[in-house]
Amino acid sequence: MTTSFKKLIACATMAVVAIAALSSCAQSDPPAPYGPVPTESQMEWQKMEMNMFTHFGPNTFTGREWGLGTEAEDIFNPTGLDCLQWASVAKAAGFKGIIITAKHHDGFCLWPNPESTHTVASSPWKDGKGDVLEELSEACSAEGLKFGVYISPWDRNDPHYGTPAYNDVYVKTLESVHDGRYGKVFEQWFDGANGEGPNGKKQVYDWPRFHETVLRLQPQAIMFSDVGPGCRWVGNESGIAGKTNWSRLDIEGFTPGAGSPPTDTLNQGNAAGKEWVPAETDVSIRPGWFWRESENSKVKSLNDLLGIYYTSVGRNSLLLLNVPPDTTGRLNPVDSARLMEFSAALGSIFKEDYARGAKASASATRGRKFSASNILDGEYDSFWAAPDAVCDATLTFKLKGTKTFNRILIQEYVPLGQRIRSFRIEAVTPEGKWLPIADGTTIGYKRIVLTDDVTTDAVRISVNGFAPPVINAFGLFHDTIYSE
Ligand code: FUL
Repeated sequence: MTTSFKKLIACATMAVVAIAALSSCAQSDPPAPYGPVPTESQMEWQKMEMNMFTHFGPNTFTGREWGLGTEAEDIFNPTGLDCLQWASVAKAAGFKGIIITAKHHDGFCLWPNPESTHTVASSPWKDGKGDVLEELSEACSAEGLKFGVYISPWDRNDPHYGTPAYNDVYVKTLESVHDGRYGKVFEQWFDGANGEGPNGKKQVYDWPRFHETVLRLQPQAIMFSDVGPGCRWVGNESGIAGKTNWSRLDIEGFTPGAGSPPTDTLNQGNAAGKEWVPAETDVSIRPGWFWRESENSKVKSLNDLLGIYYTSVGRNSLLLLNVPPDTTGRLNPVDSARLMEFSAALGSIFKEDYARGAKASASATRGRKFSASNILDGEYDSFWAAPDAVCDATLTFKLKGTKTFNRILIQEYVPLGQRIRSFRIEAVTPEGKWLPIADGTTIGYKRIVLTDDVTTDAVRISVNGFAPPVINAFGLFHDTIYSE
């Protein structure tokens, strides 16, 4: 018998035992958390939903994806770097933070890293006195965005790479970004790439030490890698999280890069995983991660971006969309115009919620404090919860009149863990018959279910949980822009 099946039986047995008590006595405490739960920083991070990634450096000028590390520093010379433009475009597009490639695999540092000579300080840009991280972190705070960094452990320039001494260099490199000179860093992106250095050797990375360094200096920073610990790679670079997507993951025995779990595990998480390591979906708006002129005509279409939104944010993942600046040091007009179309489209799709004003009821409720109407009150921390031991429940939403929609949004209250393992959605016909319109597995922080147009005046969702389900948001929307 599988573990989850055993749990299902346990849940049902407990239900029988608990029923008498529950019918007479409402519960005023929330249900106990199920499994690992997010930290406060992970919750804050998850609620950001969409962040901008930005790849910038010597590759922007050479057209390479992976620089060799031998590029002369004077190749880096943006003619009109404008981080405020990046930040204001990002803000207008709906992103909540920006993560920059402070150092990519070529080892070039966008700040004057004292550990290296391969940095902006050796470039002609601003006579070697410039600091991209300073300009970007200031621009982010001016726009109310959070600031994050990608600092590649793989370094094709550093002469120590491939020897234990490189781990010291890398730790000092991390320190020179995280010591507070650029303010708070919300995310540290650890790429698992582990190629050869200038001496032809691979590095044995000291991951525990790297993590400890970031944690010590920026305790709130979410550390990204194939195996977290803060959030995980989604297993592909095409913008697609699993339809089943657990924020739980087993990380013991795995390391970022070659030692990571299989990509389908990264894509879906582990149903019974021991750690909370939610998925982050990184994808580029262009074919490559760095800007190149020849790809100005290959920027993803609005339809592509909407599809990516549904397969990332709509599948319990954060979206990290890469928008690389060009050689001037500004976001290219093609990309920024596309981002404006994207945010306008999202604004129009999610403008009108057809569940607003609906009457919500539940087949079982924990107590008045956790009534089904909480789901529709727009408050994140107010939720409906089932009584202890009730793992199957149905929520019915009687709409304010007959409505047409094709997007169904559901949010599980994940501060209490990810509890729901499957759901079924039905709509009522004018004759009062309930017809199935969609079903699925996980919900998590946010799930957006795509259906054909449905016209009805009532919708119901049946959920099955590992533990009593807890839902805090539900919405119905009509998308006339995206086509699958
Ligand atoms: C990968 C890198 O090798 C790519 O160049 C890019 O930075 C991507 C986001 O991560 O591992």
